[in-house]
Amino acid sequence: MGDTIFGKIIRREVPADIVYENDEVLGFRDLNPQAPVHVLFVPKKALPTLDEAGPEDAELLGKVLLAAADYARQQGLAEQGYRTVINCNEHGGQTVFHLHVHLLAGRRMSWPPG
Ligand code: IU
Repeated sequence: MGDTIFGKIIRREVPADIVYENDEVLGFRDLNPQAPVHVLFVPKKALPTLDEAGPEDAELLGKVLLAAADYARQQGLAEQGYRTVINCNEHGGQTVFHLHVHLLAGRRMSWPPG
């Protein structure tokens, strides 16, 4: 599996504004934020895309989502609400091939997304 910039962030080889961490998940601020709050949650065990996830990844995927929800609750974002996004492959807009959940908050989101 190829390494990505997110692998380097997890290993602290590249700096990032880390705001959340537990044994299996890291959360850091997106460098190009699309909302007042834009945090990326990544599993420390890299998985390139959601398309490549299998039943063996079910627990880890749940933990990444729960980390985003936990952070949102801690930060008082849950009551007003937020959006979580997983982009997959080219048409999904994925640019970094280490699966990640975007947490976007702090403004009203529109639908459909662009
Ligand atoms: P995407 O779903 O793969 O498109 O999301 C990748 C995100 O990673 C995107 O929002 C970038 O702004 C963000 N990002 C980052 O925060 N730091 C980096 O060094 C790189 C990308 I490369």
